[in-house]
Amino acid sequence: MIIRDLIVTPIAFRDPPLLNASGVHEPYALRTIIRLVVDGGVVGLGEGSGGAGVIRRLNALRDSLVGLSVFDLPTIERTVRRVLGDVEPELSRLEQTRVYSILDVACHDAQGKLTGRPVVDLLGGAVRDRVPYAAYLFYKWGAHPSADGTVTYDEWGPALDPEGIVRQAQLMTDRYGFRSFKLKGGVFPPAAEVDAVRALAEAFPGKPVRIDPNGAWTLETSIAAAEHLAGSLEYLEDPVLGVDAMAQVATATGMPLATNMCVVDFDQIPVAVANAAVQIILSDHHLWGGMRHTRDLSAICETFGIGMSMHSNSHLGISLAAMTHVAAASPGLTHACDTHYPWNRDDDIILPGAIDIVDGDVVVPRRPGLGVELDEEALARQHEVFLSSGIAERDDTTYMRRFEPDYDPTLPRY
Ligand code: GKR
Ligand code: MG
Repeated sequence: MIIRDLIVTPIAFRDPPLLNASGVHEPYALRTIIRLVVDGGVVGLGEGSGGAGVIRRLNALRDSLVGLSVFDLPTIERTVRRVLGDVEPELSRLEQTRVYSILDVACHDAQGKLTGRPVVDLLGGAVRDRVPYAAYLFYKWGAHPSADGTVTYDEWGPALDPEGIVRQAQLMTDRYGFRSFKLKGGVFPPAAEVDAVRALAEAFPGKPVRIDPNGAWTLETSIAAAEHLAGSLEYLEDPVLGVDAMAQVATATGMPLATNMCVVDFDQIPVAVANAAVQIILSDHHLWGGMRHTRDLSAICETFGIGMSMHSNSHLGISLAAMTHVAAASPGLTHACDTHYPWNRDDDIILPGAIDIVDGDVVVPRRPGLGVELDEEALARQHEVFLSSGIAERDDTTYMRRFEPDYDPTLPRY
């Protein structure tokens, strides 16, 4: 059970030109894959944010982790904070947590393999045997612009108006059976996005819809939009920036508000609760300190009568498996989880291939650990893609400025 090695592999995979409040996704998304080698040839897998910072930090931790037990998560977490605090004193606690979270997943995977139990059992047991996900809809271009001006549409095509969004939702539903929708907003003037939500609600009666402008709206715009959308929305996610403004929108409109922006750590929960600023917290084990702490978040949400859903970023199957285990072990999960998986699954690095989403659900794996096996060849292939991508950190704004040099990411925008 002792950690003997930590192997860190940066990868990149194809990503469509998805639009958001800070620009547009680059042609490749970055992730970091880790292999935690423990005694007896057991290897724990972890996946988390990509980028030069995370890679450097994980490599800096290697020597201090070797010799620790994969079952001793508190010591591993303390070690991460101590070592990163020494080598990068300016690094925020949240950034430290992001690094620890990847290790936490790999430890859980190793623990499961060592004990012959699926991770969900190590987290206290499954309260559900399948986890519902929402179709994550994006405004998008039909293709990444090419240097020579030729356009080859990706398989999804463009989505720049309500018709395009409904078409995309239909495609997602046909392929994966999703039973609810999330629209990434903050891209076009709010009236257009309100129309897209209404079009979804009309096209898919009875299927919940949510929209997430990532703080692109002013207080006044948010209140007006919430009033227009009363009855059409499951919840409104981060219409404004900050707990105070969220509390004002919630109080003025009675619309349930969700966040992955103003409550992202445990010490931010009390003020949000005191001000009734958020009705749903979007968990994310990559950001909340791994799987055990995300399970803790579920208990806190239940205590305060707050709903829980799950945030996502571009990711592959190790993350989807981890998300599914932790969601299955969280009694407080009240809403379908977000996932970017349909956008990126074709480049997955697990065997025998991408994880199935059927009727909008992922079945909780019952094999030991996370229940996914690494495809070493695919990992090597996506590592090569990373090396040739020339991308060091995600930067949607700079990429957008190649096509719109005056693009201004300042929020709120509308
Ligand atoms: O992938 O463009 C995106 C999303 O905007 C992502 O970066 C957000 O973190 O999905 C996320 C959210 O819910 O805010
Ligand atoms: Mg969000």
